[in-house]
Amino acid sequence: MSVMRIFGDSISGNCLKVKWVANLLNRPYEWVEIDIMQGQSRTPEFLAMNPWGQVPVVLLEDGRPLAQSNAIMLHLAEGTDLIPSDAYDRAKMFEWLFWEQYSHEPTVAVVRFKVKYQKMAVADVDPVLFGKARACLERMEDHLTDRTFFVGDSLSLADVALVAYTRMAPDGGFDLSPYPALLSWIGRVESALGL
Ligand SMILES: N[C@@H](CCC(=O)N[C@@H](CS)C(=O)NCC(=O)O)C(=O)O
Repeated sequence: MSVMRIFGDSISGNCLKVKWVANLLNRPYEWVEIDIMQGQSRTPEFLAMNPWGQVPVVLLEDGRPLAQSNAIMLHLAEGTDLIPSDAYDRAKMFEWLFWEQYSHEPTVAVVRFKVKYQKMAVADVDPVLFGKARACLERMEDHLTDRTFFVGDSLSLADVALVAYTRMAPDGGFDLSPYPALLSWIGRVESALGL
C-alpha cells in the first residue's frame, strides 16, 4: 500500500474536482502534474492507467487505477456527507452529475478551452455551442433561485462537480452578472472548499 496518486492537469476543472474532494476529506495524496498540452496523457505509462488518455486518473492506495472525475469523486466520498443518505436526494445528485458531464462540461468547459487555451476570439466561437452553454448557466440560475446548494441543504458532489467549470465560465467570455443566485452559490461552494 502507498499513498494515493492523483494524475491531473491544474488547468482542468475535471482534475480540480478530484483534488478538492480529497482535500475536503483530508485524504492523503500525491499530486502528479500531467501537462495535457504537451501530450503527457498519451505516453505508454499513462495509457496503461487510462487507455483513453485523459486526466484525471487516480492510482488508489492499493495501486488500482480509476478514471472519470465523477467516478473518482464518488469513490473517494463513499460513506461521507458529500453523498446524500436519502435515496431520492442521492438520485437527484446523480441527475446533476450526469447533466454536468453530458450538457454542462461539453459546452461551458469547451468554450473556455477554445477561448483561453486555443486563443479563439469569443466572437468566433460557434454561436450554437455558446448558446447551449449559456442555457446551462440559465438552468443553474433557475434552480438556485430558492436553494442554498444543488441538492438538499448541504454541499454534495453535485456542487463540487458543477462549480468547477462554472466559476471559470468568465474565461470563456460568459458574463455571470445576470445570474445573482449562481454567483452567490459559487461563493458559498468556494468557501466550503476553502478556495
Ligand atoms: N469525462 C472525463 C473527461 C476528462 C477530460 O476531458 N479530460 C481532459 C482534460 S479536462 C483531457 O485529459 N484532455 C486531454 C486529451 O483528451 O488528450 C472526466 O470527467 O474525467
